Amino acid sequence: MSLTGEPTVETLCILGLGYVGLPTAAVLAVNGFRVTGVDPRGEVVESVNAGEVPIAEVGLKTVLHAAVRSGNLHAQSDPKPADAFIIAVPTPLREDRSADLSHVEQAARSVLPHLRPGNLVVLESTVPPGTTDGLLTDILAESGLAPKKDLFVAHCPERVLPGRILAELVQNDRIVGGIDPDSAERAAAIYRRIVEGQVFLTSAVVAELVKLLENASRDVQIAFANEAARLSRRWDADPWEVIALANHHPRVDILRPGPGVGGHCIPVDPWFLVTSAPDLARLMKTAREVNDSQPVWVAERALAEVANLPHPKISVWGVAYKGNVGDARETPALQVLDTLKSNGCRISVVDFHVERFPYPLEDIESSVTDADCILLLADHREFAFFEPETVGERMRSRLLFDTCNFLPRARWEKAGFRVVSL
Ligand code: SAJ
Repeated sequence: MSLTGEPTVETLCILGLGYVGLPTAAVLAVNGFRVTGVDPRGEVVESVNAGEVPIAEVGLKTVLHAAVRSGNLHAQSDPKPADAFIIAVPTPLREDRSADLSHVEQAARSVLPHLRPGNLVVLESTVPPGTTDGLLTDILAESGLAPKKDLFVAHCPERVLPGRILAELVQNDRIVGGIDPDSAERAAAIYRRIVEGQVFLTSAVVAELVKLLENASRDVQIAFANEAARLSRRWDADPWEVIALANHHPRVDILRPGPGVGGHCIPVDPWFLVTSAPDLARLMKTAREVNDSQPVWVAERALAEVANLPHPKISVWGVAYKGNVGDARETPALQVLDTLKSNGCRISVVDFHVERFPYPLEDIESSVTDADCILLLADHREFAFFEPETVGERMRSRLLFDTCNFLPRARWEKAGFRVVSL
């Protein structure tokens, strides 16, 4: 479809007000677009319209407040007519580890009654290759309007890092893949108004592959770091020293080993490639298996450290999927805790960022009281402020297992702690 004579996009409907959709809606609104945020969850709609953030993310409160106050952002449970629709809904894994696209399907169907010739539909959710110019265009065609002829359709994958979403939303480059060049150009015009980084135009399938390969690449690299840690331990070497020294090579940059890979993206997205092309995505599958087995490896190491103690108590510091975020979805901590518990340990969890978790959350004083070990699983900045001497006085034995290599070892050792790292 041609762009000639098309009015520019002024009104937008964003479907899905989660970690990506809400910050995107707020940033678009403060940049002058008239935005309707759509989410089926009544409590999310209510809190957005009240200018309150339903998710913890640095800077979001300020931008959301400004967006709502400007009158440019309003949330509701159903879409309404607009120049463009942006779909930013979750795409979790199904039981067989293929992509569950039911939210994308529902969102696309919900806009059908509102579509008009010349509308643009942008998919931001991460999807398997071929979804935008396939499942999405097929559903949109049910409106009676034909993609490429009557509708512009594009994929513009989100690339923001939880904990830095607002900054990255503006600073990162964006990849805009259209089902045809005019669709890409039409969508790019929106992102150019909010993004300081470059906006690259391509096809929808290239944009889908770019997003999946970005996250798969990170997963493989983290698996390499985790495997490096296990190999180092086989010869009783400190993996952090090995990795730090290897990284002095000008072309080596090994990532950080840790308690496992969590979050709703990196442990999920590589499976979209693995299940779409199992004959080809072999390294990615192995990386997933390495990272998925890391929490149990960490738990077994912790169990070995407390093996001689009767009914040991472990004070677990940080259960978010990574440091300084309040998100515990797909957190490796859960599997670590389940393994410790099923092996007879008493568990006490501290996390200043996470609000809800399957294990009770305690304050630091009660958590360390009579504990035999502090097991640090997420490097939240607050943990660095605790005095090892004061903490140690309450404990039954002074052992720190720091899976993130975060707390200053010498200082904790000076306070009488035996410090163990991955
Ligand atoms: N992790 C390690 N070692 C490392 C780095 C990370 O064990 O050296 C672990 C973290 O602790 C965490 C997991 O990996 O459990 C993932 O954390 P992350 O910070 O690497 O990534 P996410 O999941 O928070 O966000 C990723 C980002 N993707 C890339 O960096 C390629 C982000 O840009 C994406 O937008 C996001 O996924 C997404 O939504 O897809």
